[in-house]
Amino acid sequence: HKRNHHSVGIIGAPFWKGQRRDGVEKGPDLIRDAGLVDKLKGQGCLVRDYGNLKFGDVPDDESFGKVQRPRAVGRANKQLADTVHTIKNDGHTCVMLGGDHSMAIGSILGHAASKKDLCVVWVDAHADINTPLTTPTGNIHGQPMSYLIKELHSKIPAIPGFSWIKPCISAQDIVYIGLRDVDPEEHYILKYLGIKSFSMTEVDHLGITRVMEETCDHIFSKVKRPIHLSYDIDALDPSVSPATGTPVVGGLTYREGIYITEQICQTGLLSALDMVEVNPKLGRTEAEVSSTVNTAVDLVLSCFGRVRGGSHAPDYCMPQP
Ligand code: HAR
Ligand code: MN
Ligand code: MN
Ligand code: MN
Repeated sequence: HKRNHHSVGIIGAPFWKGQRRDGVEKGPDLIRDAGLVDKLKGQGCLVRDYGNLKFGDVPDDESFGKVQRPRAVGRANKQLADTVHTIKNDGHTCVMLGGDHSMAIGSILGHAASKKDLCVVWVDAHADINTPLTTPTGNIHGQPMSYLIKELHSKIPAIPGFSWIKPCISAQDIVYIGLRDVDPEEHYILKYLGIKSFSMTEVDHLGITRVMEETCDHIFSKVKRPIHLSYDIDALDPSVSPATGTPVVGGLTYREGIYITEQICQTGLLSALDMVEVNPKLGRTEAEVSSTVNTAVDLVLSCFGRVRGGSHAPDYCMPQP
């Protein structure tokens, strides 16, 4: 066994304005309070916590068509992108704790600023690929992918606060896992762009083992490249992680969810991780909140070398009688 070599940089993005449910801004501190940093260090990781971003007020943030709070979302994502870029240039695997999923815009753009050839594995009940013109809700957490994909650039209008955003990934660089609540317009986009996706139907049909084999075959079909894993906690079944803004029945089991992160770790190519949409205010009991938060922590730990079969330090010596 080689000593765990992961160097992890953590950034909290306590942002909620990409959706309407109060409480998701508590995510980063809750995940830390559950012991994330000490647990990562305990499994041998080097950890630097960059703290939480602070988001100023954005006055007069009128909606743009249906799109809600565009200037606040644009500005917060610029702050995040700059920080993720710094964390990558400092040599860490970046862990972004959300916050709502609109923050994937800044996380992926900041990551792409230092790793041009990254690919994205998006684990979510939702595709989050509505454009500002197809969105049924106006919530930007349902749209982040549309701003990032080169092939959609011509479908995106100029939005206040978004002028700095340039698409950085191609449709073929994306794999979805866990989909089960996809809008018709989103389904059209997925098919039209030929984006690789494993909905819950494919997870049932193939099993999570083959889903992960095919995910790696797809993203590494030409060359090995850095992975951006964007993990929405609502990908898991609400019986596991109920404290989230838009729970959808029929999700991944805890074991399937963890298997995904174990396999991504095994590639040795995880370069950035988002852990988003943990909302303690939406847990009906303390147990629902802690189950959601502890699952988020376990997913992060398993991205950085935690294995269910156990492990030991390479210099371990048995006690002598
Ligand atoms: N598709 C819907 C929309 O665009 C719902 C988005 C769902 N919310 C999320 N995203 N948690 O993963 O508004
Ligand atoms: Mn999402
Ligand atoms: Mn979701
Ligand atoms: Mn590794």
